Amino acid sequence: MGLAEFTAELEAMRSAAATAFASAADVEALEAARVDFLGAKAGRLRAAQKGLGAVAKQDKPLAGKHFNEAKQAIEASFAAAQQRLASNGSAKRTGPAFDPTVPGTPLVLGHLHPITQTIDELTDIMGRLGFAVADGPEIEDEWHNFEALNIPLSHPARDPLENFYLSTAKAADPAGGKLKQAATSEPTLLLRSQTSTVQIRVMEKTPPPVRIIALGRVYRPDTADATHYPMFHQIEGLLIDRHVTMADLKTVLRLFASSYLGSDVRIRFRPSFFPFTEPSVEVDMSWNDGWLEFGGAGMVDPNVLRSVGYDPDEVSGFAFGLGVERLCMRRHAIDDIREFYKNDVRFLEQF
Ligand code: FA5
Repeated sequence: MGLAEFTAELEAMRSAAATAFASAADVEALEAARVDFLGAKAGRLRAAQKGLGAVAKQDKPLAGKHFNEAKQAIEASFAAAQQRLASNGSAKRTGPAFDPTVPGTPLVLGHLHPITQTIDELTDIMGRLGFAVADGPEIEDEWHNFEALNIPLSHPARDPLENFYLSTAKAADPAGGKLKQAATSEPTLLLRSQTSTVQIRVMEKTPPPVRIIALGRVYRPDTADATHYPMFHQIEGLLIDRHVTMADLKTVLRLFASSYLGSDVRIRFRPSFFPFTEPSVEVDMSWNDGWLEFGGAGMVDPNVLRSVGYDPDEVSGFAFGLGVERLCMRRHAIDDIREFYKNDVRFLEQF
């Protein structure tokens, strides 16, 4: 074969390959063209290489040079076509766009609300002191929220302005502003204002001894400020047995406070009044340079024991009700209760 003929064949192949690669619409078409021109066994370039043997000896160096140039040009137009398909997204199988060294997008994991975490921790602490968890409804009747707790109808704590009644028309007497019993047999319902309701529900069902805690939401029409919110959580404790004394109450509350707040916390008891305990105390914890009340407590009033069918000559007991938010605030140095309920993730994700 003459040099001119060989070179012309290479030239034709080069432009045919360039056209085939450039017009391949997808990876499959490009692969077929690759096999046609660059296939190791039966590709056209391979065939041309074999034709090199038929070129006259003196023309061989030049023919070889032309062959190499054509090969490089064909390979370059194949690479360009590959690049084109990868960048327009059709190179699914070759996948050159995937870079395994690029760091992944981190998963953002949620977590429990700080108040839920606090509730879990308080439950653990009281569990270690032998208290089981009891539960009660957030929508309550007046018997459990007031009457059985020795809070008579005339007591100011039952004022419609102090509670979220669900049927205020029945609770208030529009004429004299005084409270009166519902005329119908339907019980008047309200959002419970304290978890002390659960004390009654448990004692109604369980003979003594009793050793429970109850945790949950309570509702009061209080104006929100740094330490008050209209919905908050309480942890209630109740222990009924023979010979329970005020010393037991103080010991349990001190143990509880130091377990949750640390041994450096100071707590103090102030004489107070609750209709359902006698004597009663309010409990403060050291707070910055002063004190903050975090709960009420006392020895269960004999009237309460009688209202659930217990004999006050046989058993005695103590009860307490503590504000969960305030405990959590002290533990984490949060100075405003409203932070818990703004749903600002920048605050919440710190816990
Ligand atoms: C009671 O609710 C009584 N049931 C406690 C009790 C139980 C006494 C058993 C005796 C025996 P008091 O209204 O003081 O008590 O509320 C108890 C605690 O709830 C307060 O010390 C405070 O920590 C928290 N608390 C009260 N009102 C709010 C409020 N609006 N926002 C946040 N926390 C509150």
